[in-house]
Amino acid sequence: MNKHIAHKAVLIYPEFDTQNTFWSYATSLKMYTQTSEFGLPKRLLPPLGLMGLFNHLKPYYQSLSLIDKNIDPRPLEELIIDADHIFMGGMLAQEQSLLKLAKQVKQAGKQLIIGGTVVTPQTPLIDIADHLVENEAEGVIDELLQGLANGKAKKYYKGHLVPPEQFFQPDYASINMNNYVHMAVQISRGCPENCEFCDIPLRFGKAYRVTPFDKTAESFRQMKQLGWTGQVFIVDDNFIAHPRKSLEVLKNLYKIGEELAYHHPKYTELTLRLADDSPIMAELRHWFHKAHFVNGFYGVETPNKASLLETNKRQNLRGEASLVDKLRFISEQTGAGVMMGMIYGFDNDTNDSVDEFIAFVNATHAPIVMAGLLNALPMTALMSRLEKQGRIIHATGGNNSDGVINFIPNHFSIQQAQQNYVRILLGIYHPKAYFDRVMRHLELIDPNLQSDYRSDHNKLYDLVKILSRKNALIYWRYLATALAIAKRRCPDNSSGYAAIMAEYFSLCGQYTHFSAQVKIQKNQLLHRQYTEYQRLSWREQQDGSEEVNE
Ligand code: B12
Ligand code: SF4
Repeated sequence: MNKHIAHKAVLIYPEFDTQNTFWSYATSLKMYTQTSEFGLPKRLLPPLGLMGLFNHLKPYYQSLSLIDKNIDPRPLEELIIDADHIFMGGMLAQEQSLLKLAKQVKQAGKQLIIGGTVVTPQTPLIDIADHLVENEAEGVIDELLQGLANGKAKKYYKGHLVPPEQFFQPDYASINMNNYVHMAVQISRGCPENCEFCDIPLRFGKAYRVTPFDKTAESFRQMKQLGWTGQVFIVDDNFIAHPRKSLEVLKNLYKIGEELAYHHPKYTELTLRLADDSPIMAELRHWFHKAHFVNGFYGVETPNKASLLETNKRQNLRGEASLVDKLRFISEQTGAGVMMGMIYGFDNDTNDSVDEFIAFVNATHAPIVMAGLLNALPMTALMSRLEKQGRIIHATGGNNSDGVINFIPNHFSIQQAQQNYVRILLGIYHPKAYFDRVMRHLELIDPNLQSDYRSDHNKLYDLVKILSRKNALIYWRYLATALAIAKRRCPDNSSGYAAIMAEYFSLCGQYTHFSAQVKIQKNQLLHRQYTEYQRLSWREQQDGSEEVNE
């Protein structure tokens, strides 16, 4: 059946508004990988949401193309000249670029549809786009497409949670994989936890919805067939949200690897429950290793127990072991590295918590730590609480690593929060602090998990760039220690030896970005101006108002 509703659609992923984000890896990507097909640096990950939408739209159009403006500098007008419909999407951190591109699309007289996590009823994009889709698109997309065909499409579609059988199946041939450093697959959506600051359970539900196995297998098969052997980010909200089902997923991933005779190195996001002393978690750790997970991103948030309780992150308080020991235990058991998401600015945090925060991070073996100031996101319990208390000052800009806080903190002022944030960054990304963590990481990871793909990617070209550019002196200084670890753990010239050294060089390359981020934050702080209320904590403001009232 021919369902074509128009000749051509173009899908566009806008540039990020700033390279000043933790995950942009802007500086590193310039130096340690070759460039993308249009001469710009590669990007870390592809636009997975649009790759799924692309597949879904195939029966509706004769011709389709997907453009990632982060790697494609060609003028927009040229790219959309013969298109009828333009589909654009992204996250809040792309809103300014979306606004700019949306105006150009409308000037060119095209019909514009916008979706992705940027869409809320408050977005300024409403004034420009013809149609918008909020949240999950799968449940409303066909109605929208029918509407486009018969001229009755609504302005705004509110997506709803769909059964996992309906999740879009990404088409990896819709992009040029050589433009990216890693690939992405989504296996599950949803998280049953209740962290006060998080919007995930509200956006994607508390139930753990798992993509049917054959669809996940298809994604890995297609990637392999197209020649992808690099890392794959499993972009799930909480990979172990439902331990029994997650175990099934891990066993299936292992099966796929066996079928392909290649286990893609993988990483994902999950909670510290993985360290729990229970039979199911022990099984999960075992299969995490078998399924070739080389890294995990853990929501550790803070070493301050009162803050963990305040934000309802009880999963980090389970058992007797300390957070540092839990992280270490995970790497010992799985051979995988750990990355941490950390937050400062809870009501129970004080100026003194900064030292505790830095000391904690530097006692771990996690080189990569995304530290941010707490921000209240729309829809969250944190937002409702702070709104009721009258503490919200503005909406969040969508970049949680720019040192901006969108509410009045309890024990310190906005000004102090920003100064404390820079102190934290300086403390955890000081070369000695970072490289001490790197060395502990190199001692703990399983080099055999890394070796298959590392040998491919360990290009002399990258090494020369890393060891001869920014921060080169630092990298040379720690090289001897890294070599000694590799030598002690693996015989010379073995693939394990090469894997440990490749990991060292990769972490040097990544450090270039982190050190640049710290400098940017430090400079921004110097130029910020503060009004009177930004120099007072919430407590001080309350005391002041009581005095006034008296
Ligand atoms: C993978 C991921 C990344 C990756 C890759 C992103 C990329 N391709 O560029 C990396 C690690 C690079 C990343 C980085 C960041 N991320 Co991120 N990331 C995610 C994550 C975990 C999964 C996204 C994903 O692939 N989902 C799977 C696909 C299938 O879903 P989707 O893209 O949402 O698409 C669906 C719908 O939205 C819709 N859709 C999407 N586009 C369109 C377009 C149209 C026209 C239509 C109709 C529908 C539609 O269709 C899809 C199916 O329903 C989400 C959390 C989450 N669960 O959403 C956070 C998330 C998107 N990230 C977030 C943030 C804050 C960031 C950073 C700013 C963090 C930082 N400080 O560095 C950076 C900025 C990136 C940069 N400068 O490079 C926030 C965004 C908040 C917001 N409201 O916008 C999220 C929601 C996490 C959170 N709750 O805090 N991220
Ligand atoms: S922070 Fe992580 S564990 Fe907590 S609710 Fe969000 S996704 Fe779940």
